[in-house]
Amino acid sequence: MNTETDNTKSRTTDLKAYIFDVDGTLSNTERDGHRVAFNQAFEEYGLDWHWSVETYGKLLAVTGGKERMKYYVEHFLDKENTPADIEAKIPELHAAKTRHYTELLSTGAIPLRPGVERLIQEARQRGIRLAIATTTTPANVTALLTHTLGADSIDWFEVIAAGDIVPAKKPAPDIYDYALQKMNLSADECIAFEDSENGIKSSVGAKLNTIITVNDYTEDHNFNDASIVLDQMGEPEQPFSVISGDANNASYLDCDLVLQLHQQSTTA
Ligand code: XBP
Ligand code: MG
Repeated sequence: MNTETDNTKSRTTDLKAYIFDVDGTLSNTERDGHRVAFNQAFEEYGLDWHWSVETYGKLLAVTGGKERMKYYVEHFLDKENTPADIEAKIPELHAAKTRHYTELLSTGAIPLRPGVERLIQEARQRGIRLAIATTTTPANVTALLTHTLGADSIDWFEVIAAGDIVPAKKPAPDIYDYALQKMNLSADECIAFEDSENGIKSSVGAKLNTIITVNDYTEDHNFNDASIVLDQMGEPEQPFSVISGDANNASYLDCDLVLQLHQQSTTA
């Protein structure tokens, strides 16, 4: 056995876990999922608010649904048209939004992005540990996993770090720090998967190498700190496009490429 193979083998053990963002990374949930559910909740509560695809793109600068609604009230509405007690109603409004969102997911309307299931299954076969670090509400993660990968998939993830479990949401690093602490792993033993600037600020803030798959809302974001920026994880029959970085001639993201990217970023 040559030294090169030995090195690769010993390094394989260096990357112990994958930590996934959810919204925009596992699935394109924002435009046709969260946005739709927010609008359904507004209608249910008799509010004449409607978040268009474009408006929602601006609102995505703020992570977290409750925080996003508060920001909308403060920055998008005229004071005279704002119901006096509305900020106090936000938790209730958000609970209704979560109900609409999870109902929507239960119809199977929102699939996983290309390559996500394949990569997760390959990682499981290789004994790579899995976790989630997201801003969204825990019930939303459960609903997405259940209706895409099946109910058992919840247990594939050792830690599901979600929503209000930490006081400061992304771009703060807290949610990734929380996941690392729960797994008892250091940042250099893990890699993060993200889709947005707030997401990579959070993961890099926790000192994690980060692979980016962009979507329509995030393709113009700053990903200078990414290990690679791709349009999607891709499949053997559906190759990714590399937006920036070096994919070593690969055409889809598998565990070998993830490891190579981790090693390239760690030694860079
Ligand atoms: C996702 C979010 C979330 C969802 C809404 O960010 O910002 O707020 O849009 O979920 P990320 P909730 O992908 O970086 O985790 O309404 O449940 O907060
Ligand atoms: Mg995201």
